Amino acid sequence: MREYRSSDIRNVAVVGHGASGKTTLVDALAFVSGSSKRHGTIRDGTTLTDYSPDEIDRGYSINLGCAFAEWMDTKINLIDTPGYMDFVGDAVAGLAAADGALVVVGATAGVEVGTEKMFHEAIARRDPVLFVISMLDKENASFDGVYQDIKVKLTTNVVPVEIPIGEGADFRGIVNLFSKRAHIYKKGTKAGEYDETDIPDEVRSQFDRYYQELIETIAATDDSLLERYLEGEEIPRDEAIAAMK
Ligand SMILES: Nc1nc2c(ncn2[C@@H]2O[C@H](COP(=O)(O)OP(=O)(O)OP(=O)(O)O)[C@@H](O)[C@H]2O)c(=O)[nH]1
Ligand SMILES: [Mg+2]
Repeated sequence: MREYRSSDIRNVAVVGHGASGKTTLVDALAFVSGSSKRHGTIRDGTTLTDYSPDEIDRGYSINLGCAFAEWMDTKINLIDTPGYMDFVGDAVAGLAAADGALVVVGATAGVEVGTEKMFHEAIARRDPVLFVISMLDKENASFDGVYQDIKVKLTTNVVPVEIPIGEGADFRGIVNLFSKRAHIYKKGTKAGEYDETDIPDEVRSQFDRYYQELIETIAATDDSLLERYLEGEEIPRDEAIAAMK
């Protein structure tokens, strides 16, 4: 591993309700970034952050666990926190050690008690929050449903960055709203491999709706951006990302 300046390190606490997929996500991020050579699973007891015999035996997190992903010259330390309320003190301690929170929400369960608790803890600390919707491959998964749930129960100050292509058994990729490109996961390969394509027709109307929402929210952060947007000018990707921060 290379040496990093502190300005190239991010500490992110991965929080959320019990069994929402935090440990699985942390393992996948470390694997896909190349920081870990093995794609671990809860079932096999091989994840990076549920390593104690008790955690492997029970199949859920009990302590804080740390893994990392090296991505675009940045080292992202991922602090995996337990979701069960019995261990909420550890989860809050994980937030205290982090610069921001990644809140995992299951696409079938939506916002749960643990999601609300940890979201409000993060906001109270003035941490930036990124939501990740997990379980999109499960039956009855609904991205639109969870997005609305977040708006109603947590905050209206949220914008989508990526939307899924297909849901449930049909889930097979994502569209990035900034790049306007689709990533279609390759079948039969290890996690993370994909083909980059144009936006598929089946998600076009959903893309248009979410893109409009994203750009309007971004334009509203700055008078000159708003003026340009209202005059019909396309806001370039770099400016949109800067405004989103
Ligand atoms: N189908 C499907 N299963 C998933 C996904 N993510 C996680 N799981 C499964 O859901 C269960 C819970 O996943 P974990 O990663 O342990 O969830 P967690 O949020 O870390 O749970 P706690 O540590 O107890 O809070 C495990 O059986 C995982 O294999 C997903 O995206 N799709
Ligand atoms: Mg866990």
